[in-house]
Formats: sequence, structure tokens, C-alpha cells
Amino acid sequence: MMCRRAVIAALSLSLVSSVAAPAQPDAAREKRIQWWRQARFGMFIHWGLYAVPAGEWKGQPIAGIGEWIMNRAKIPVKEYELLAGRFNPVKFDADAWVRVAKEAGQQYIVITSKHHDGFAMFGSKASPYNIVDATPFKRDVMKELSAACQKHGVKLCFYYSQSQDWHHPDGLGNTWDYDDAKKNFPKYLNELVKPHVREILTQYGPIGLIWFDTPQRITREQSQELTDLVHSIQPDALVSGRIGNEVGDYRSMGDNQIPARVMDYDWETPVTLNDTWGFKKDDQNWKSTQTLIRQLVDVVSKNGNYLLNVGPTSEGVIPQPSVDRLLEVGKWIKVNGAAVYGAQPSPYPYEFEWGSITAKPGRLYLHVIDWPKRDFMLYGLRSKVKSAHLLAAPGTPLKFMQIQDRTAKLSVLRITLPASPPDKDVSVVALELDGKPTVETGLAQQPDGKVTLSPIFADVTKAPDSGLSIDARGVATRWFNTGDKLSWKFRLYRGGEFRVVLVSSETRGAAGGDNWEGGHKVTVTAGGQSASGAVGDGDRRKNARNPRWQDVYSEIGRVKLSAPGMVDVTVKADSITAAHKMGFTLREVQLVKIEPNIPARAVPAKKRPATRRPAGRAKSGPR
Ligand code: H79
Repeated sequence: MMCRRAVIAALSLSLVSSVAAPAQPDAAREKRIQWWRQARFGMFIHWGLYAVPAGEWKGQPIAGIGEWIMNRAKIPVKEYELLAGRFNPVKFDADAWVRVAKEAGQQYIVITSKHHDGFAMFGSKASPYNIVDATPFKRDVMKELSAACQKHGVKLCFYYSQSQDWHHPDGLGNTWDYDDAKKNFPKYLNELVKPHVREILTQYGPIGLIWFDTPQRITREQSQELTDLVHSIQPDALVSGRIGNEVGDYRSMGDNQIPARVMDYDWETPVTLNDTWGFKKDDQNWKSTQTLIRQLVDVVSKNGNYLLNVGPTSEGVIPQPSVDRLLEVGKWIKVNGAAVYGAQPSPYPYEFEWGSITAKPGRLYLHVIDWPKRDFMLYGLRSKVKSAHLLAAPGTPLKFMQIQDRTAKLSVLRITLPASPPDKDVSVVALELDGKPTVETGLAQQPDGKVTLSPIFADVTKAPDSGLSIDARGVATRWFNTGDKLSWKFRLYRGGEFRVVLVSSETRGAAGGDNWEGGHKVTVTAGGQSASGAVGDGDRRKNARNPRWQDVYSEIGRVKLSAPGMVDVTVKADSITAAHKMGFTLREVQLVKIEPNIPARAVPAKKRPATRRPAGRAKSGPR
């Protein structure tokens, strides 16, 4: 088991880095969150007046996310309002949108009823600044979406920007038209937000959830009042974590952020298909289908929901590259949905390099992305496996063996897979277990011999004036102090010689020169031996779970470890370069065994019949 101190340190750090905090468990919440836990995958839609300029203002491209154009270009209210007169989405077809979500396997749709620009995309009596009263289109698109959602069995949900409103004189965020010091925020809440929230909860039938965002200065009482208002009108509607002050029904991670470990609470992450939420005509940086599926199963394996965004054009069309990818995800889900819908998180707290694990009572699903050359191996599964098959080939049992290595106190599952994967992106192996999945949860060496140590699981010792923190990705950042130290304990199963590799990471989103600095001298001590070296920039690789991030690999030496047992590892910086104010950023320490623990080949030729045992007659594992 991982030492208790490490678990507590890791948990408290991860809590600090997430956006909103835990909702109180209560019976009403348990009831209203059931559908959401089942759903696991939703469609986010950012649609508003910002789709008209589509990232360009007065002939100039405006950097950043498209729906922020009013703010980024400091467009005066009087000028921005004119966009309403040009908003005429004649190709809008609610049924077509909902069919895309349905085909993609998305169980709920969250659409911007009002974003920070303050324009209501629904018919409203609270303010004439809305799609029915202020545009030539005049249709209440939410009525049409509500009907289509009901027809296709998709839950309709609304995004609503409760704090920022750049149109209302008392809403937050617009400092170019209005004097921030003169704002009467409660007046805005009473005169616009509450009437709006009442309207979106009474005009469109049952609503799955209200996705509040960027709480900013909202007080606890104000967050609570809005939450209570939602629940008083629709007791089954959820409130997102970004209502603020920890009063939501579930937590929201940061935009595009996926945590590095399994979380023990309900959470959701909103993710962009390219690099914007609202439509921008020049943004063609689309995530690949494999990345999308990988992120979906990764999020579910960590107990979260994946809310994937589309930004329709001002004509009312979801961009074709988005539709293409969503339909491909949908094809995958038709085969593998059992491993996603209603699935529970992995019983292992940490990530696997080869893919992700989801679970159900009596079942484990192995989402294999790096298809093994020979057999697939899993360490530390204590439950007995009764049968195994690919979700893509339900009628064909896979051969497997479960053995117990008594010296190493290790259970090893070995599954013989076909030479090539049934799916080019992610192939899922379903394991039927004798009971609930139970595993060794401590950090441990993997079958390829490698040990991966993430800061999120570290015992953190900080120097008194340290600024070190672990961000939402699990990366140690603001490491400027040579007195800071991370330490871990892991279980070693097979000894040998290991390369000591530091995986550093960019500190911000986009790839580029200013996101990272190296040159630090670092010492890793493992099992009493040390390796020291510099963090260099020679080996950059895209992060497999989020290709928008580049990781930088540096081998700083080698250590020899003898097996089996618990090994202590510490990492300290001997000197830190901080010329660019980023310092040392550490995603993980890897101990990479020169020889894999178990050869990729199944078993020596003599013993070969052992792997040919029919499924169900495998050697028994430990109970
Ligand atoms: O609705 C989407 C975003 O518009 C919203 N949340 C998602 C779901 C969001 N609101 N605020 N933020 C996200 C944080 C915004 C940060 C930035 Fe910027 C906006 C970075 C660049 C533009 C603000 C302006 C900070 C720097 C410049």
C-alpha cells in the first residue's frame, strides 16, 4: 500500500488545484446526479453573437478564445450590440444538431443560454437583448432544441454566465464601458440573473443541469441563493461546480484539464475540439479522434464526465471537422459503450502508459491504446478473472493466465491478444471477475519494468519560502527552491539496472518557446543510490493524454535496484535556472528498466501449452 502520508499529501494538493470544491452529499443530490453518473459523455455548445465576427474584428484577427472577442478587442457595448442585427442562422436545424450528439453517443447537451457577452440565446421578458427580440432570426432556438432533445432522448442543459456579463452595467468583467467601482452586483443578480434563470427553467421542459461559470466575486450567500432557486424550480436539475463557493452538485475541473489520478468525487471537464469554444474561422487545430476517445476513457477511468464542445457558425452549422470526429467517436461507442456508460473509475489510483481502465460491478475494461507486440500484462489484480474478451468480438473468448509470484507477492494477469487491434484507436478488453475488482493500489513497477512516479502521489517537503505547487495536471510547478523535495515509495517486483529519466513539462497551454525552461541540476535518489544531471531540451514529445502539451525528457543517470520490496525515491534540485520565471516543472520521474520484467514473448516454448488453456480453466489467482 502507498504510505498514508503520501495519500493525504497528494489529495490535499489535488484539491487545491481544482476549480470548485465538493458538494455536500445528501439524498436529494444523490437522486439528481444518477443520470449524470450514467451519462459520462456530453456535448457542449458555445453559440452566440461572437460567431458572427468569428475571431476577427475590423479586419484584425483577435487572439484567444472566440467567445471572448468582445473582451479581448474591448468592443464597446453599443458596437457589439449591432451584431444582433446580423445574427441570422438560417441553416439552424435543432434536430440535426441533436442527431449529431445522439450519433456521437453524447447523452446530454449543454448550450450557452447566455455567455459573458450578456446576450440571451433564448426568448426572454427580462431583457430585450435576446435572440427573439433583437435578431432578424426571431426564433427561440431553445424551444426547438428542447423538442429535438425530447424526441431523441438527450438531456437538455443550459450554460449560464452568472457573474460576468459584459453588457449589463452591473455585471462583472466589462471595465471598458463601465466603472468597476460603481457596479452594483446584487442589483444585476436580482434584475437580470434570477429572472433569466427562472425563464430557462420554466420555458423548456425538464433541464438536466445549469452550467454556471467563472464565479469570480460571487459570495457564498449569492451562490447558495442561485443554487436554491434552481432546485426550487426543478429539484432534479444539477448545478455545476462553477456556481462558486463549493455549493454545486458536482465539481468542474479547469477548462481542458484532466487530472492525473482517480478522484473520489463527481467531476466533469469541459474540453475543446480545437482551441476555441465559440466559432473562429481560422482555428483548424482539431484534436484527432484517437485523442478524443483516449480523453473520454481517461476521464471516465478517473471518475469524471467528458463534456466535449462544438462551436456552430453564425449560419447555425456545426463545423464539418467537428461533426466528422464526433461521428467517429460515435462509431467507437457503438462497439465499446458498455465500458463508458455507467462505468466506474479504475480501481488503480494511478495512470497507465498503455491506456486506461474502467470498471463495473464484476467487470474491468482495459482500454488498450498501445497495442502490445505479444501478450498484454497487468500486475496487481487480486480478483479472479473468469473470462476475457474484446468488446469488438464478444463471442470469442481470449486466452489468459493468472499466476501468483510468491517471492514478489505479485499477481500477474497475462492475456493473449490477436496480433493486431480490432480498433485503430482504442480497443477494449472486458474481464469478467469473480466479484468486485480488487487490486494492489500502491505505486508499483509495471510489467515492462518501468516505474512512473507522479508528483500527485508524492510526499512533498517544502522549504519555508517555497512556492512549489502541484497543478491540476499533476505537474509540480513553481519549483524555484533547492530546499524542496518530493518523495515516493513504490513496490519493486524485479530488480535490475534502470535509467533515471526526468519528464519535465511546459507550464502553459500552447507549444512554443516561452512555456518552458531547463538547465536545472537535479538529483534523484532511489534505493540509496543517486543519479544527478541537468534538465535539457534535447528530447521533446507530445503528451499522449493531451497532445497540446509537450513533455521534455532528460536521462540523468542510472541506478541498480535489487528486488523485490519497497523502494524509497526522492527528487531534489541542486540548482535551478529561473531566468524566465518558470523554474523546474516536473511531470514525473521514471525509472526505466533496461530489460523488461517479463519478456514480451508469452512463455518459454516448452511451457507453451500453459497459455493454450481454454479460458475459464486458467490457473487460479489469489483470493
Ligand atoms: O465558456 C468557456 C470560456 O469562455 C469560459 N469557460 C469555458 C467553458 C471561460 N471564462 N473565463 N475563462 C474561461 C478563463 C479565460 C481566460 C482567457 Fe483571457 C480568456 C485567456 C485568454 C482569454 C482573460 C483574458 C485572461 C486573459 C485574457
